[in-house]
Amino acid sequence: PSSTPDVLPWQLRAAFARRLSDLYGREVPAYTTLLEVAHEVNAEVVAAHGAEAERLGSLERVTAERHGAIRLGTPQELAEVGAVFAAMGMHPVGFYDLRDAAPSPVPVVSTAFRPVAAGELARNPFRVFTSLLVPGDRRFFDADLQARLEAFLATRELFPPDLLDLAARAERDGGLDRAGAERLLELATAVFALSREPVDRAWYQELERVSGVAADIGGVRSTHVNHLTPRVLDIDALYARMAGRGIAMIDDIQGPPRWSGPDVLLRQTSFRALDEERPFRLPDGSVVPGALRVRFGEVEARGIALTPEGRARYDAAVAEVAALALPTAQERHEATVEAWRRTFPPTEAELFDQGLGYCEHVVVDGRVERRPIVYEDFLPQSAAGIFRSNLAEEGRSDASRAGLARDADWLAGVLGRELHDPFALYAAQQEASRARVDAVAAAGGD
Ligand code: OOG
Ligand code: NI
Repeated sequence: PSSTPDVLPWQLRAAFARRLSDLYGREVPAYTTLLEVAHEVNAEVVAAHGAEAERLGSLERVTAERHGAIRLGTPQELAEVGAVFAAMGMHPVGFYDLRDAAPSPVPVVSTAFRPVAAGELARNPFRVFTSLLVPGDRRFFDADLQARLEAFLATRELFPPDLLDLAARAERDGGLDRAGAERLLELATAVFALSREPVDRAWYQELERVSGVAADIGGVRSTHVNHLTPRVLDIDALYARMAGRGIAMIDDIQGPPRWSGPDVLLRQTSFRALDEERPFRLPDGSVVPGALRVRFGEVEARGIALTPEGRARYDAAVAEVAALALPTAQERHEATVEAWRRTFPPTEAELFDQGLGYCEHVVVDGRVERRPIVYEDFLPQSAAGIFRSNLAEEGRSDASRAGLARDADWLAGVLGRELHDPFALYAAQQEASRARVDAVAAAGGD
């Protein structure tokens, strides 16, 4: 088009994140408490530590920052959500296979939709962890259940045609007019609201015996936002304060420990949502009131993005501590700190010197400074832990049976879009900053 659209992709993204947040706050009151505490903690950290506290993200960005999680049933649904997110400038990044996550596997593969350019992340970093059920995986589903599950999923429609038309228009034109934007936001938000349609109880329970996640996805004719996660600058302070507000968190903070060295990757913790009323349909056709507990609250703190070498060390340290199978959160914490001291250098400068973490090079007062690049993605072990903490039943799977080959290329093919490699994005950002600094030096100026 010859003129700039009224509402740009980043504005659609920011507005969508706000609307989902409002929706989730109405549906899950504990989320509102979590937001209040997160805002308190962030304001206090910045008041106490000033600019230093904002090195991994300005207070403005962090206050608005959320990630959501959604779960889908079919490749077509995934392709459609990819089109809706593309309209908002959110692109698929990374491939996560949670089907062999120990100790409790989940029958899904996942990606995250998020902005990829640094400038877009700065405008609004909203990201959505998106999981896709794999009914053909024999470790979870036999042929008969697979067939019935796929038949059930094939008849539902999550994304109305109007929404898909608007999304395609927005992607093509780089935005929408005001009326189109309003309609797209309304339709897209409605997709993720909790449905009040009766749930077929026998079907839901049959799936739940295999996997609570399978029931959550394939047991109902709709989808919903599963959680919405604010970002905090001090997750330990938040954790301590939530108990005082009457909300019981899970035992552990997932990911790296609190320690004296640099903060890397991602730390997350969560609480289980309360029962939510849902009507159930019984085999005789009658509808009775009931409840499901499928949604929860989560909070996260983000640190420095690690290089492949840094990440390999992280994975080894996590595996080492997991192998100890320690019974209490306190023992796990102490073992993790101990592993960290052996695994990572004590300072940010050494992390960069040793090529373990990504940084941007910037010229300040004629000198080159290195600034951390923040981790914008997820961690499969933590994700599996988050799924697990949210399940009433462990489910059953049989690791001796055949899995189904599903990888990043398969997912990209389903989406019909490039699936970005997170490491490549961070490396490119680091290289671009270095090239800018070199150009300044070559010009002999500051
Ligand atoms: C997704 C769990 C993963 C995270 O933050 O690691 C996740 C889900 O429960 O659907 O959101
Ligand atoms: Ni999450």
